[in-house]
Amino acid sequence: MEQQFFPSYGHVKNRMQQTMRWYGPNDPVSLSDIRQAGCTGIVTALHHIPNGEVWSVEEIKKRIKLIVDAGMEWSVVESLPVHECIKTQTKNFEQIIENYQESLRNLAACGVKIVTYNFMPVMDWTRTNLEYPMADGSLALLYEKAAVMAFDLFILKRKGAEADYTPEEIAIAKHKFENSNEDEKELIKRNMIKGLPGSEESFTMEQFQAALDAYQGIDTEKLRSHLIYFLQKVVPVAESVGIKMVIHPDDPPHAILGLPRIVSTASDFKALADAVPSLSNGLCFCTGSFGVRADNDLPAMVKQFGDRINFIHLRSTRRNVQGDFYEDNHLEGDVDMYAVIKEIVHVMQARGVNIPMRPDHGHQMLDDLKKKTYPGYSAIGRLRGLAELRGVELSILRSLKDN
Ligand code: CS2
Ligand code: MN
Repeated sequence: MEQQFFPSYGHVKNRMQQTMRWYGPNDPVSLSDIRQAGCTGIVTALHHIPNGEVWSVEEIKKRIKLIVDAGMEWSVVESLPVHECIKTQTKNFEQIIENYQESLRNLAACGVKIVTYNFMPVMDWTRTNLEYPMADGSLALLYEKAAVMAFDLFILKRKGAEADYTPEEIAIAKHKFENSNEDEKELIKRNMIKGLPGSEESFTMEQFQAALDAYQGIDTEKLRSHLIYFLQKVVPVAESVGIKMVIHPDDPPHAILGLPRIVSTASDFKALADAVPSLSNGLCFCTGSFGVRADNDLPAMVKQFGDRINFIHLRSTRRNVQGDFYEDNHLEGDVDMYAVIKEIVHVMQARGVNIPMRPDHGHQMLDDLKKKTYPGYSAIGRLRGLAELRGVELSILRSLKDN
């Protein structure tokens, strides 16, 4: 008997391709787990290849075989990392850009056509507590501003850090530091410098300070010009081989530890699209990252950048007035998920495409509480998120068909 997963919706043809991130053969969540969650696509990267080196056709094909053998396809690369020397334009960055172009050609030759990257200086996504208990007993990821400030001012003791904070903020940080025991301080430190899943960087305190120092003299405008330079070099290559590059927004979407951030708002991304207009210069629309800022109107951003959104991360955060946020259930928190998905559905019908989407993170819950998994990337929490999200999408599709 032929198996059909989705009902047919007549003229409403396009829907999000369901995917999950997979960290490769060492990921405790297996390809079979992901397939049973309802996914047809995998989001992965060749994490074993050092940042800056070429991804060879041979290595790409090996990864594809594992995925195809499990009954799915490699839909999206996340991430083809951008080396720090490209962001700072130091050392042999021109060579590293050429390597990047080569990796793009190799991926395209193997049929992998969507490539995610980010341009966050030094650290990829940042959280201060990876086991923040929810009322229902599951664990979430938390970003506590006081902990970041306490780390900056009293653990790292970054030169000039005081100038980035108000006297009230310094008092809050001091209170946080003085009321944390040694274990808590160690944990904050580890969470800040060790890197979360997907980050290509992990540091000792000395290395971390050196990485920050590399950004002395690089302000927002300078960093933006480095990103545009990079795009001018790689987007024409991507376009010529049919690849869509998609930039992941900053997480959190504001400056941190004195480092500039340049992909936090609609106007940030518009500046990139204006500078390099090719549609291969695209966006990974991450509602969890953009959604932390109350001034980001997410459905409006989907509408504005609809022709450039080629990968979607769905996740919701809940913020407070202190500047903290935690990752909420996918349909709760500050993100109006219904409105966002509705806009995405319209974009997909207008363009005639099925954009890959992954539930971005999930709570550690049920059986996963006993397991060691990558923070944010346990199986059951993501499965819950995905199931809820596809339910929302299917209801929207059905209502379009009925109208
Ligand atoms: C994170 C990042 O929020 C997220 O999606 O998991 O690792 C993200 O994937 C990278 O910043 C994209 O380059
Ligand atoms: Mn994301």
